[in-house]
Amino acid sequence: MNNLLLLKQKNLSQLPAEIGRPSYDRGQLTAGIVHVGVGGFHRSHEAVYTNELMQESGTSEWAICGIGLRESDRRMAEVLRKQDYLYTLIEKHPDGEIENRVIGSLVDFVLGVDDRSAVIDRMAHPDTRIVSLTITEGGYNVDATTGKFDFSNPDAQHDLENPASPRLVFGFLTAALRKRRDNGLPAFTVQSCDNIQHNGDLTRKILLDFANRQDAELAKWIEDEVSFPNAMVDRITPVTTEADINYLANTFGFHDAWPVTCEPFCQWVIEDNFSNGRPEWEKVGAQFVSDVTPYETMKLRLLNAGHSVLGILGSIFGHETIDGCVKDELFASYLRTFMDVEATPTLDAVAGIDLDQYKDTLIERFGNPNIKDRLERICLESSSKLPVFLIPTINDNLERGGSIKFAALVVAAWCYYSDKGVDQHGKELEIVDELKTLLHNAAKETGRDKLSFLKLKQVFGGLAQNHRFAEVYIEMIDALYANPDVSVLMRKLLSD
Ligand code: CS2
Repeated sequence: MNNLLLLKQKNLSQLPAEIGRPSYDRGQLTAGIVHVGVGGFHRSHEAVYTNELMQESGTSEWAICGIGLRESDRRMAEVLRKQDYLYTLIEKHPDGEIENRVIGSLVDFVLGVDDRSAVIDRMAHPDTRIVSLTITEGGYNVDATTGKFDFSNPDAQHDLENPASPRLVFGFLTAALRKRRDNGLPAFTVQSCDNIQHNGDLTRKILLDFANRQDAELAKWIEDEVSFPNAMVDRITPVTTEADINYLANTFGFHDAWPVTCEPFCQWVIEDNFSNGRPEWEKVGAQFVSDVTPYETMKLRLLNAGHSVLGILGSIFGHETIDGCVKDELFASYLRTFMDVEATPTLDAVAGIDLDQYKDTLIERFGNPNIKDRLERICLESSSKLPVFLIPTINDNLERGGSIKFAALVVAAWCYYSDKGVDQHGKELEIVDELKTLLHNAAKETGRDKLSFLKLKQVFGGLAQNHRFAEVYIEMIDALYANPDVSVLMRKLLSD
């Protein structure tokens, strides 16, 4: 590694010609966007759209300052600082072609655990016009039973009592908006980029719950002044591996400690509702619409739910990656049938989108052999994903008398997975979930009460009380606990 060129601003001109790089003057940029949660997805999506826009139009006011609020963000902060906030996007096509380019839209990074007031100051800076978020489904601190801000979280109590040194993103947003109001500055837009239905509406509701409890007058100002556009975001971005780092070093002779790998497909559909201006992302492929609902429902219920179907069934079967599942004919046909028979009938028509084509494209995207999206990533935090991706489809089908069995098997398989923590061959499955213990404790009671897992209200709502669902679910539980080879059941459901 010693003789490798380090990825840095001053070395950009020495990179091999086939590596794309910013042609705009990074020294002239101001950070109009402050982004909380700089992980792979932000760096393959919003930061890339913004990079392309600066490249195309020469705009200089929308660079991004990254924010990390957790100790686990320290490594990203250090890597990016060393690399002048540059990183490489490795776009892998299904035919093996790879396009590499250095992204320059990030220009700074503030680590909240080191300096909380620096985060507030940055958000309250006159240059900041948008604060965007990828804090994952769990980061919204929603109490699943009430749908409101969860004040029982000790960090929330801390934030209420210590407005100047918060821990949760909502505490920071409130403090920064207070400062802007007091300084006579316009509010910023809060733009969620997470995979949540009506992500803007949810952010608004949760922020207002919190702000109201802390300072009702400020909450009123936020209500009047801040906009929260809903958006649908999409780009499959697997976890970066050593192999990605080595590929850049071995093929192009430079060292990037944290590149991002992704598929070529990229989509962003946004409601055009910004309180303090916005980048012209439409110039580089984003779509501005007045109502994002049909796009987000389509994506969550087909793509994300499709991932969860493969992720959970595939894990206990012993598959390792999404493309590995799709290559298995049984899994591919189960996925397509789930999408056609259970998910699609719950969707409204989407202007300009042919759903059959959308599903064909999805299966092609999932099958991209170079992406190697691991099932561990898909199954991460399932307890906050399934209530958004899969359970609404089940509820809609229960209401409309539609099919529920393909989804029910996924729920039963998730119970088995949470109970045993191994695949059908006994290989350990690592479970990473905020509710890991709760899930495990409920699942391991299945022998005593077959519905014990399903009774977890904060995940499944009232599903256990629905007789039709409970009956189908118990059938699946019985079959799976008798023979954990899930392919037998999958075959049976497909042929019934
Ligand atoms: C995945 C998503 O987390 C998941 O379970 O379904 O991360 C998915 O890859 C992205 O939403 C694609 O846009």
